[in-house]
Parts: sequence; structure tokens; C-alpha cells
Amino acid sequence: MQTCGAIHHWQRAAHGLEVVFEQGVMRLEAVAADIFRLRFQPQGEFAARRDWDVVQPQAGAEVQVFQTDAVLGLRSDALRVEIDPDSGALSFDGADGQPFAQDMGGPHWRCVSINEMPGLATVPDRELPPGPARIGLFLDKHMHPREGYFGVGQRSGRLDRRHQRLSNWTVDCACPGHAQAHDNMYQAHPCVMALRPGRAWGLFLHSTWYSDFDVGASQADSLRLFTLGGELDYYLLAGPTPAAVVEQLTRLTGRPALPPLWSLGYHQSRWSYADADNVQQIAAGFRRRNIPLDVIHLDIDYMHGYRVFTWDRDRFPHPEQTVARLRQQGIRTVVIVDPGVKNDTRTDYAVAEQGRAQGHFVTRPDGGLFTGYVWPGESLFPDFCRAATRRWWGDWHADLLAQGVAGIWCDMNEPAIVDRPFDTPGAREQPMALATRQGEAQAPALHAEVHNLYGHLMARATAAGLQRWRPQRRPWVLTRSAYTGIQSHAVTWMGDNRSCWEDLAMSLPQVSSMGLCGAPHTGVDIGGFFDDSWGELYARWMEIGSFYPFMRGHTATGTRPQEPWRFGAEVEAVARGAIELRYRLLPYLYTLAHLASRHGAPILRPLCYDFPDHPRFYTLEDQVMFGPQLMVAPVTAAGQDHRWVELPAGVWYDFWNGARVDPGPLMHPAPMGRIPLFVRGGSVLTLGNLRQSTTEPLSQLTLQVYPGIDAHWTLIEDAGEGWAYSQGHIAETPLAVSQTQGGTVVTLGQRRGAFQPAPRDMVLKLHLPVAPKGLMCDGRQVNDWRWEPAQRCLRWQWCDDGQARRLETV
Ligand code: MIG
Repeated sequence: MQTCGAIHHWQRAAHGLEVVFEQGVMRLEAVAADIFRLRFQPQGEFAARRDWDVVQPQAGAEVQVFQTDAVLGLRSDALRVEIDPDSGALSFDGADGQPFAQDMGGPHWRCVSINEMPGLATVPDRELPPGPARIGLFLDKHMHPREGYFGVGQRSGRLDRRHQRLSNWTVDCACPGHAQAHDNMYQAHPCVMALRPGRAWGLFLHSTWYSDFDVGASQADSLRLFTLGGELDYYLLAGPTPAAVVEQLTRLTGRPALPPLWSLGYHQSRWSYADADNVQQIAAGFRRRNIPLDVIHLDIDYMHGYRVFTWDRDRFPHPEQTVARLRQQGIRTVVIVDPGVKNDTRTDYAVAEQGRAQGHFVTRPDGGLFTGYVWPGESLFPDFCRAATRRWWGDWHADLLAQGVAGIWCDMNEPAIVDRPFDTPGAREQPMALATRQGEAQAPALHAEVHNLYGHLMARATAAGLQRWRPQRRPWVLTRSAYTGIQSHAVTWMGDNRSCWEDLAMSLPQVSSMGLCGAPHTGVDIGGFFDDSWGELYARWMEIGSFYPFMRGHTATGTRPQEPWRFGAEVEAVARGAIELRYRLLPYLYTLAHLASRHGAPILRPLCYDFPDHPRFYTLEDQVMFGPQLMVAPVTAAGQDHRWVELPAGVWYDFWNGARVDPGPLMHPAPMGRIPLFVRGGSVLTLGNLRQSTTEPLSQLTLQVYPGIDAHWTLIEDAGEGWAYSQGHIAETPLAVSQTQGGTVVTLGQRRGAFQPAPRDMVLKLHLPVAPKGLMCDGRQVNDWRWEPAQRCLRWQWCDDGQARRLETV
């Protein structure tokens, strides 16, 4: 192991310092007052910025350099770092002077071999390419005994990552199902959030190479960062709250794109709906049974021999008509696109021909075209590291858009490739060789460096294509593989889970962790992908599915159908109820999507996000928050009609009957169809009328007020599609609730912004322990309110004119 030794000399650099050690150079830069970047390179030759860098250029912050006998350091308004001159070890602290993210020594490095990296076990070349790929950098940060470690992306394990070694390397991990023992999966997110009472901080390891985090697994008090590539490069996020960490991470890597409203509705999928008639039957099934639906997904069999950007004309003779007919029923169509392009020489398959002629496909280290087997048979793979190739790929979506397709589902983009046709026994994974050259001729990169970006850049190319070819609408792209920053381009799902209770339970820490990594729009296949689902499992999965930011039912080929009516009338009623609840919650969910797009705020999140000062909640992963107002505690095991729930100190209400619920642990009823759902006191929950599709108007808005703690909320609305919202065509309605001696006061502020919602009825439901004597609106007595004892609420209805109002109970 080599170390940097002591400081030789240092100098000021833009927004920071450049420190020359006996061996190696360190750069410390305040990219913002609350985000410092550290780079260390043993030879002092730092890698140049690439156009696929997920970090947005930052302005840089004012900093002061300080030096004492003992330390050299850098200070901004929010963050301070000290460098130990003898070892290069850093220690950070905030305004409170409490150190965090302390190095246990300086950066160290050595030549590494591939066998040391568990996440690269499936890579066939057992040698790393020569050069920086073989230089592994290590850094140990002290793990505070009371700290929890969260995030690190899409994993099958526990919410708190302590005691794990976690590799960051994208693979198709279909096993089948997602056992907890799995390490890396389809996505790579080398970012971690640490949390202890009073301080959350984050770290984004800015490396697309293979990297891993050893979170106290080999040494109990050390968070060991490791990366290939010859350079250590990370961003330290100062927090101090979990919300601040996610805000800082998404300020760097991009905010979550605001999705079109329709995409927050229910999606139905399966591998595959056989043909146009079958798709129509599914749509009719939903409509006939009054089960809301916004989107149907077409899996790989819609294509002609799995050739991307084609249709099988026997199954779908008139795609435009099929899509248009669905659209008339308020249902959009999403189609799958894989990266593998059939290496078709016999027919005139333009995608392959053009791609070959224009040099868009990945080549082998020896110069020939790289081929591997996927659904279309022998296939070629676009090199998404090249700007021209991304554009070319994006442009191929133009016909699909012209046919009316609403969104694109990118699959198999880890990339997943095998060494022989799918129907031949004994197939083995055949990833691209690590020494494969990708990227622009003038700035090539090794596959070892950009492997983790393959799916990410495919999704980015797709979203950019949708934006170019349909500029008035928001692109909607779903991707399986991704790297940190994907939230600006695409929604993700967690891949091929299994119909079993374990995978249902796992979805909570999984989706929660994604939110902490800055990618809030995600969900898992409801009902489970592999194997046959069954009524009880499906019903329970649907119940929690209403709270996945991306809500889709999907299942594998050959499994029992998983539409809501496939398990009998009782389960159908539960599934309908769950989807209906989702649709009623849309005004709230859409506001959460806006907040995510502004600050990165996760939608579904672990309790530690909203209650960071209670270590008790760091490991509680079977209850989650859905935005700041709702807590949901799903049933994830067989035969339950009650479950333990733990409510943090404060005021809580049972969503279903409006009753106050005491904080602390409690055994709570959880009968089928009534997922334990709690509203935080001080909430104004906004519910819409029941709709079968988001294409139906929002004709009624219910404000459910839960007093107890004074609170503010702003309902955010816009056209639900397009970009006018970014030019001020938005409606923001401030809502506040407070307690006075006379009673509860609800204030509906003046609507702000140029978007004018269509006229609608407003319903006020004010949850109170007992009936008030009366209701005043803007100082005048209101007479037409009702007391609903079963709901413990006052109910009053009027028509929304966008005016400010002050309501008082007396
Ligand atoms: O080799 O397109 O994760 O959702 O249904 C399987 C078929 C390829 C994997 C995806 C899954 C999809 C399936 N795909």
C-alpha cells in the first residue's frame, strides 16, 4: 500500500487549495458553501472532465484558507475541513464544531487484481486492463458509533448499510428474485448518507469505475471507500439534515424531472400482452370494472423478431390505431426498447445498417464489431458514450412518437448479454471486455470506466430524443439500469423481483434508498415478476403499491395473469380500492413531484428522513413516509390482520376514521383493504375526486385538515403536461392550520401563479375530536356545514374561486 506522506508544499487554487504531498497531489475545492470536492491523484495528473459527467458544473464558493502549526484547512460559511499535514487525513466539521466524515489516514493506493472485487465476479476477462484501471484508491472514514449509513442505491438488503461491503457495478441480477444476499444490482449509485442525531452528511464518490463501500464489514469502525481508476474523487455533502443532503446531491447530479401527471397514475404491464386485441381486452377489463388506469406497457413481443423500432405486423397490424383507441379511453401506451440491435444482414433492417455504416456500435479491443446474444439473437450495441450515437439513437424514437406512443421503457441496459442464442442451453453472461474502447475517438474511455453508465446514457439519449421530437411534452422514460443522476432523465424500477413476501417487504428499503440517492421516481413490479402470484400476496402488494412513486403491475412471461381481477372478487375489490386511493391522492402526490423537482425531496422515504434525531427510526424499515404528511405501514406477511406500528412523538390520526392515534408502539388493525395509514397532525391533505384516468377532470378538491400542530402546506398544480409551468404557469395555494384559544383556524391563501385550475367544488373536512359550535369564513357565520361523527370531522363544501379565505371553528 502506498501513502501520500507529508505535505511538501501547498498553494491556493480557485475556491480551494492544491496540496502537493511527498507523493501525489490533493485538490480541495468548495464547489458550493455546503459541498466540498476532494481529488487525490498519486501522479498529480487529474482526469479531464467528460461530456458524460453526471455532475453539473458549479459556480464555486468563497472560502478562507487557514493554517496553524498542526493543520492546514479550508472554511466556507457552512463547512470546514482540516488537513493533517503528516498524513493527508481530512476532518470535516460544520458550524457546530462537531467533527464528522473524519479520515482514519490519508488516501492510499496500490495495484489491485480483479479477483479482489466481488462485484466483478461475472466479468470473463480475469485481468484488469493496464493503466489506471489497475490502480485502486482506498480511503477510510471513521464510523461514529451512533451513525447510520443509508442510500448506496438499489440493493436488496437492509436500509441501514452497516456491516456490508457494497459494490457499485451494474449487472442483470435475475436469479430469479432478489434475495437479501445479493450485492450489486442493475444500477450503480456510489453515494451514501450518514446520519446521527444532529448531523446528516453525505458522500458521492465521483467515479464511474468499479467501486465499493465497505461499511464497517472488514473493520467495525471504518467506512472504507475503494475505487479503480487511479484517482480518488468525492464530493462531501455537509447536510446537516437528510433533506439537505439529498438537496445537495441533486444540486450536483440534477434534480428529478417533473413527470407528466398521467405517469403518476396506475400502469399495467405484463411480458407480454399478445396482440392488439389482447391489449384492447385488458383496457376494456379495467374500464368495465371501474378500475382506474392511465398506462399500458408493451413488452418485447410487440416487435418484429425483437428488432428494436419495429412492430410485429401480425400482432399489431395498425399500431397507430391501437394506440389511438387506447388514448380515447384515457390510456397511454409505453413500449419497451432494448439496446441490443439485431445484427441483421439479410433483411434491410435500417437500424443495424445505419449503425454499422455510421460507426455507432461498440467495437472489440481488436477493432471488430462487438456482438453478443440477447432477445433478437446476435446483436450489436450502440456506444452511448458518443454524442453522435446518443443523438442517432434518440432520433430513432421519432416513428414511435408519431404512432402515438407516450413513453419509452429501456430494458437490458446494464447491459445484459449472453454468449449464445437464448434458446441454447448453457448460456453464460458475456459482458463487454473491460478493455473495450468506448467514447469519442479523441477522448476514448475503457469500458471498465464507463460500464456503469451504459444504461444511464441510453436513458439520457432516449429522453433527449423524446424532447427533440415532441418538445411540447415532458419526456417519460423508464430504465432498468442507471447511475447516480438518472433522475433528470428517467424513472426506474427495481427489476425482476419474485412473487413472494420477502420481495414485497424488501421493496420498502429499496425504494426508500433510491430516494436518498436522489432518484425518487421508482417502484417495483407489483405482484412480483417471477413465479405465480396469489390473491393475498397480490392484494397486499397492491395496497403498498399505491404509495410507490411509480406504480406498475408487471409479471414475467408464462406466469399467472396479474391484472386486478385475476384473483377473485375480494382481491379485485382490494386492488380497486388501492388504485382508487392512489388516484384520490394525486393532487398531493403531484405536489410532492414538484417538490422533488425543486429540491430533490424523496416522495417515499424512510422514517429517518423526517425524524432524523431519533436513532430508533434508523433501522425501522417496514414503515415509510409518503411525503411529510402520511405514514404508511403495510402488511408484508401472510395471515395478518394486525401489525406493530411505531409512531414518532407528535400528533397522529388514523386516515381511515379520523381518530387520533397515540404515538409510540402499538398493535394496529390491518384488515385487508385498510392499509395502516396515518396522517401527521398539522397536515392539510389534498384529495381529488375519483377518476378512471388522469384525463378526466379534477372536479372536486377535498382539503382534509388534521389539526394538532400548526402547519403550512402549499398545494402545487399546473397543466400536468408540457413546460408552461417553468414559465410561471403554475398555481400555488398556501394552506395553513393553527390552533387558537377559540378553536382551529384554517387559512387558504391567495392562489399564486398564472395557471388557472378549472372551476371545481371544494370540500373542507376538518378533523376535530368533537363537533365545533360553528364555522366562520372570513369573519362571517357559515351555516351549511355538517358534522360527520363517524369521520370525526366537520364538512363544508363551496366552489373554488381562488380567493384567500380564513376559516375558524368556534
Ligand atoms: O430477459 O422484456 O426486467 O421487466 O419483462 C428478460 C422482458 C427481459 C427483463 C425485464 C422485465 C421484462 C423482460 N426483460
